[in-house]
Amino acid sequence: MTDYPTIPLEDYREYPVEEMRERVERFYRDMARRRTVREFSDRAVPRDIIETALKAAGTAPSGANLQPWHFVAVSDAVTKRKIREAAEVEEREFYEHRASPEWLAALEPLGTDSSKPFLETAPYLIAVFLQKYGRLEDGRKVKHYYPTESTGLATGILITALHQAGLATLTHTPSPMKFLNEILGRPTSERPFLLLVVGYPADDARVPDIGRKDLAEFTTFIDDLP
Ligand code: IYR
Repeated sequence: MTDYPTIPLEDYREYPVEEMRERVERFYRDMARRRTVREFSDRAVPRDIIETALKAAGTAPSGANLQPWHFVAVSDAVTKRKIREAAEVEEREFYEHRASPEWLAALEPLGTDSSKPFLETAPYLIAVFLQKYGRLEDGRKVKHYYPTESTGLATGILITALHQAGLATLTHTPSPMKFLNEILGRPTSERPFLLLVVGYPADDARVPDIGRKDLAEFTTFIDDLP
């Protein structure tokens, strides 16, 4: 194997097992409080909090460490309005024509429709783009590996970081989302992955009465314990 540069694993931390238990339990309970919110307050969120959450997202593992993502954080009212208008065009098409009856039935418990006022109300929209390939300084293309998985991981960390900061998010996926490239000036080599709506919940925000699967429903252990 060819030699490659390494550094000591200085930042790793091991905890005593009881502390591990407490930490993971506390984290689980905190994440279990996270709810997707569709009613946002217009209260401003300091930009540095968004920046730090994005830095956390940028720590995600990625295929060959090529970090195939780009985030566009928008608080500008004019740009948010453009995004809302374009998203609602697609959403009207979705709800009136494109969605199958089965899909509409699956969405019923969420109470969603084509009206997306939160795209203007919320203080920040973060458009997540997936880069199918990167560019070297001389313009040559660099193939990205597992860009979908990598960008999904980064987005998960972003949502987690924002939740930890006490902010609510909505993972919004108007489909198709090509309009985001045009409005936000991103190249065609980048595919819009998700539009994350970020802010404080409205004072009277309500959320759907839906639950999460139990561990046993979504997990299998294959142990060799006695
Ligand atoms: N994009 C539409 C529809 C929608 C689709 C799924 I899958 C959801 O989990 C929620 C909504 C909308 O945003 O209304």
